[in-house]
Amino acid sequence: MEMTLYYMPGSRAERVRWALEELDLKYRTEPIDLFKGEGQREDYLAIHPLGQLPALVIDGEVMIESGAIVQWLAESVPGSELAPAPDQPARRAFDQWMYFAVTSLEGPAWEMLLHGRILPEEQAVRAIIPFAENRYTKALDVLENAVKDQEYLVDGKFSAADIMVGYILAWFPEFLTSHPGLQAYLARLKQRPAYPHPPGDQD
Ligand SMILES: N[C@@H](CCC(=O)N[C@@H](CS)C(=O)NCC(=O)O)C(=O)O
Repeated sequence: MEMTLYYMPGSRAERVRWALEELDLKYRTEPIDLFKGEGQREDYLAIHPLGQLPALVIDGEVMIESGAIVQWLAESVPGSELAPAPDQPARRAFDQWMYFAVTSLEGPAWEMLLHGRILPEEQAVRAIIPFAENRYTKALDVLENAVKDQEYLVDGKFSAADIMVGYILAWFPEFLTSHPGLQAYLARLKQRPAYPHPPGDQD
């Protein structure tokens, strides 16, 4: 299987890189610098119609959406232990955290990033930030409880759900000081050899 990951360090393509590395798969990376507007290049728009990252090309066929790609890798790669089989009881927790990551957790975190750091002053809606922070903190409370008595989210075993959640937790480490269980959980994730340390990450 030939795979090419369209990639920029720190972007959601890190989730895919993390899964590829966990699974010890061979792949090529093709850099796309979103800060230089390369996402909107005509040749890249032919691959990802929104000009976003990630895109993974598998034997010539494009797949987009980081969560879907990570889940597909976790389920389809022979010998993968990144997802419980659909008939396993642990599958319910797996599905729950996979969706939680991209909705309840990533939703408010993205609003915090967008309106707090990314959008220019004239486009940012600062009033959204405290509301998003409140919802993000409540999502952290839920996760704190989930890792209280186990190392990883699904049955205590590392899975693709930890990739999906862990990537977002690293966006705002300062929010974890009030969540010591999650702080330890993220530190555990960062110890994994396949963890994609973003630029400037000191851990
Ligand atoms: N739901 C998508 C979101 C993709 C996304 O927004 N990626 C960001 C980089 S982390 C991006 O490409 N932003 C540039 C843009 O939206 O034009 C996914 O998880 O793959």
